[in-house]
Amino acid sequence: MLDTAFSIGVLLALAGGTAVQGCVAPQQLVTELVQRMEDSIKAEGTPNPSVLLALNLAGATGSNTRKWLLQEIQDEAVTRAQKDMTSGEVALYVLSLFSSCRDPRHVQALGLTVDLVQILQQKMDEEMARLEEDGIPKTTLYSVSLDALALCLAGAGGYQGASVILAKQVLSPDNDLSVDTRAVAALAMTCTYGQTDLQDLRDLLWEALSAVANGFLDEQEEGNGIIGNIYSMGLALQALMATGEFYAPRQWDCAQAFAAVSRHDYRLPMAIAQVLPPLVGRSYLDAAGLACATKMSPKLQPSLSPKLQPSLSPKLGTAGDHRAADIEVHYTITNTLQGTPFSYTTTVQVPAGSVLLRVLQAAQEKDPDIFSFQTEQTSWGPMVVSIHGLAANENRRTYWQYLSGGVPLQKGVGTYEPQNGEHIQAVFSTY
Ligand code: B12
Repeated sequence: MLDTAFSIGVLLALAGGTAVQGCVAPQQLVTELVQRMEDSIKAEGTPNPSVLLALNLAGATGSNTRKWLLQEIQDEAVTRAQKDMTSGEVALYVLSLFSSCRDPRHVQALGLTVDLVQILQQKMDEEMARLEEDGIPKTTLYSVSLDALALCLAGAGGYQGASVILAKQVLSPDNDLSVDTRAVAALAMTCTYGQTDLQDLRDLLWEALSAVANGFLDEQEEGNGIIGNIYSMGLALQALMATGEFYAPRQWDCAQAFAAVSRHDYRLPMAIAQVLPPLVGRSYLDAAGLACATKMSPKLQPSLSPKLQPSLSPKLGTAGDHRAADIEVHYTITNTLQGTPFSYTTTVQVPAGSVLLRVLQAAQEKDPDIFSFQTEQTSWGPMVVSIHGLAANENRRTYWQYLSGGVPLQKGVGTYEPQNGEHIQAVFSTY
C-alpha cells in the first residue's frame, strides 16, 4: 500500500512539474508504478535494493514501507555483504543507501557496523584479477559495470581500470554484450568520464560512450521505439538520459521510446525498478546526494522532445485470469554440455493462463525421476537452478536456458504463460 499522501504529493509535484520541460512520463503512470513497487516490498522475502533506489529516485520517500525497506537493507548489509553477496549486489546496496542519504561507508544496524564501499572495493579487486587472468570476470560484466558505477559515485578507487575494460569491451567488434550490460556500462563510463582529467582515458570513454549511445538510438529507430526488449528498456533509457553529450548534436526521440514503455504493463517489481527512474527523468547516476537535497530537480535533457502521449491502460490481472479449459504444453529438457548427455520430452495439461512454473511442476509430478527441478528466489522471481539433478554453476558459467520454438524466452518461469500446443525447451547452456 502506498501509505502516505505525502509520497503521492511529492510524486505528483515531481512528475507534473517536470512534464512540461522534457521527456517525463504522465504522473498517473508513475504513481501506478510506484504503488506496485510499494505493494511488493513486504510481500517479497528478501529486501530489494533496486526497489529502494527507484523509489528514492522517483521522490517517493515518505512512506513507512520505504522506511521499513531501508532498515531491512541496512540489516542485510551488516550481516550478509561481506560473505554472502556478489560484487554487483553490494554495488546495488551502495547505490540504494546513497539514494537514501545514508553513508555506505558507515552502515550501522543490529549493533554492527560495516564499510560497504571497502567491501565493494575488495570484491571489485577479485573481479579485476579474474578479468586479467581469464578475460572474464568472476561474475558478469553487468555486475562489474554496477561496481564501477557505485565506486565512482563513492569517489573511491578501483573504477577507472574497470571503465577502461568496459570501454574496450563495448568497442570490440565481436562483443556480444546485451543491451542491459551496455547500458549499465555506459552509466559507469559516464561517471568515470566526469571524474577524470586523463586525456587518453577521456578519449577512450568518449569513443565508447558515443558507440553505445548511437547504437541504442539506431536500435530504437529500427525497433519502433524498442531497444533490446521491453525489459532492457529501463536501463537503456537511463543510459540515453545520461549520455546526451555523447550523441549530440543527434536528437533522441525520447517520446517514441517512452510511448513504447508506456504501452507495456510492467508488473514485476524489478522491471519497474529499472524503468521508473528514466520515466521521472533520472538514472542511477543521480543516486548520490539525491535524497539529501531539499528540493527535487530531475536531470533533464533540454533537447528532449516535450510531446509525449503514451496510452495509459493497464491490462489488469492477465496472470490471474483463468479460462475453464486446460491447455497442453510439450516440455523438453536437454543437456549435451556436461556429464552424461540426456534429452527427455513430456506433454502435460495445465489450466489456461498458467505460468511456466506450473508446467514444470506438472511434469515433475508426472515423472519425478526425470523432470525433478529446483528454483531459487531472485530479484526477478524464481530462477530454475537445477533440472534432473544437473545444477547451474557460476564458476563454470552454466545455466538452464529456456526457449520456445528455439527462441530464448524473454521472461522467467514465474511469469511466462505458455500457449496451448507450445513446445518449451530447457537447455543446459553457458553464458
Ligand atoms: C546476467 C544475467 C543473466 C545470467 C545470470 C548469471 C549470473 N550468475 O550472474 C544468466 C545468463 C544465467 C541469465 C539467465 C536468464 N535470464 Co537473465 N539477466 C542477466 C542480466 C543481464 C543481469 C542480472 C544481474 O546480474 N543483476 C545484478 C545482480 C547483482 O543482481 P541479482 O539480483 O543478484 O541478479 C541475479 C538475478 O538477476 C538472476 N537472474 C538473471 N536473469 C534472470 C532471469 C530470471 C527470469 C530470473 C528469475 C532471475 C534472473 O541472476 C543474477 C545473478 O544471480 C539481467 C538484465 C537486467 N536488466 O537486470 C538479465 C535478465 C534479468 N534476464 C532475463 C531473462 C529472460 C533470463 C532467462 C529467462 C533467459 C532464458 N531465455 O533462459 C534466464 C533464466 C532462466 C532460468 N534458469 O530460470 C530478463 C528477465 C526479464 C523478465 N521479465 O523476467 C533480463 C531482465 C534480461 C532482459 N532484458 O530480457 N541472466
